[in-house]
Amino acid sequence: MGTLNFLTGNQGKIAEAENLLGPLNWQIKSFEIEGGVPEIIEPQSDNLTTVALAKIAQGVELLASQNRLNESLLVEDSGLFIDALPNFPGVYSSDVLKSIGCEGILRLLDDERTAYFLTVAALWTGEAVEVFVGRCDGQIAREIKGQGGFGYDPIFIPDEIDNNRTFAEMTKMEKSTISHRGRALRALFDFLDENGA
Ligand code: ITT
Repeated sequence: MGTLNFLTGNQGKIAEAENLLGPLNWQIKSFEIEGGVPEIIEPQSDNLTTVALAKIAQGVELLASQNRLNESLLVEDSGLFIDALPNFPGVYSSDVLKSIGCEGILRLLDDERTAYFLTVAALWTGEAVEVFVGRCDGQIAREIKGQGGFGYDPIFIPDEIDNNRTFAEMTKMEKSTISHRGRALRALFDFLDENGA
């Protein structure tokens, strides 16, 4: 079994990575220093890849400071992109969720409700940085539905699953099968597998 350090302050991301990669023999470990997740500064940028690369650069510096550069490290940046609200919340998804929440997003929308989630995952392999991207298309629901998941899950209905269910109404496994994060992490797993990690 391999071990993948995951640097994130979001427990929902850790739970999904464990659910997906655990059965594939990868143990996900929250990257912590002295018992806490280190603070990472996200740059002002309208591009998730720029943010993910800035996060991994800081993560690699932290690994180096711990004499652990030979270990792997994963970071990722995700965002919800709503067609009717260009670039919003997008890279600002985290701040927007904290300020206006899912209810606030619903108030901003009319009939045009198409949207997508994007994840850019950046992996330090112990030698180099690799980037993996995943996208999931869907619609913003008309009301908040479901208790599962995290973040915007109660208002996002992916196109690929019937019954108009939101991510928050699905099991982790159902969500991972089609989600932005599931796709990015499966590409990452294929890379590790092909490279004999
Ligand atoms: P990090 O420490 O990994 O940066 P974060 O929560 O700040 O954690 P992001 O900036 O990548 O993560 O996420 C932006 C926002 O989008 C954040 O509020 C998340 O809760 C939300 N989000 C990310 N992935 C999501 C998903 O799969 N479903 C619903 N909301 C999601």
